[in-house]
Amino acid sequence: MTRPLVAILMGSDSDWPTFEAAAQALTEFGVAYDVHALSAHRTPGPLLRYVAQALRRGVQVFIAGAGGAAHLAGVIAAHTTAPVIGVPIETKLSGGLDSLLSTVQMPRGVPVATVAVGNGYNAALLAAQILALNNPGLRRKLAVFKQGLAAKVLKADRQLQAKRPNR
Ligand code: RP5
Repeated sequence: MTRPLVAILMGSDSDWPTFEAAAQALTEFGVAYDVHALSAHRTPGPLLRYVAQALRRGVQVFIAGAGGAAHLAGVIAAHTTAPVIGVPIETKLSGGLDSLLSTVQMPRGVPVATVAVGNGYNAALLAAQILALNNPGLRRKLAVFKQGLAAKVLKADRQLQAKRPNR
């Protein structure tokens, strides 16, 4: 079995819809990943055991997301030297502002690189970009991806120009 380079950890299996796009993106970029529901509050022991072993198993980047009192990414960051990307999960309270602040407001010395609320996809891209620093093949895939993004916007702009009245 391929050793995972990225660990996707979520506070509850109810967070999976946010991480499905992340898992899909990593698969498309050919990045092996692990995925687990492990909670900073409900399963602190198993979480810390996982984090302690992850680097030895080949994990280089953590993606972690929780909702509400979202301490998961911060607790992982406290226990590893690997980069941790935080994904605040959308909640009923202000659309996830609680999750965002709990994830992003880390004390000096323990950073969590936090993406937008609910944006598991961007977390996967950022993880791939970190791994690409030492992986030319992955760097090429990301460059092609970015060209695709640009091509899409330029096409949409051409269509917009064509539709514009009074030219
Ligand atoms: C958080 O509480 C989880 O990350 C999830 O976003 C939220 C609700 O969890 P469940 O009650 O659905 O398991 O810890």
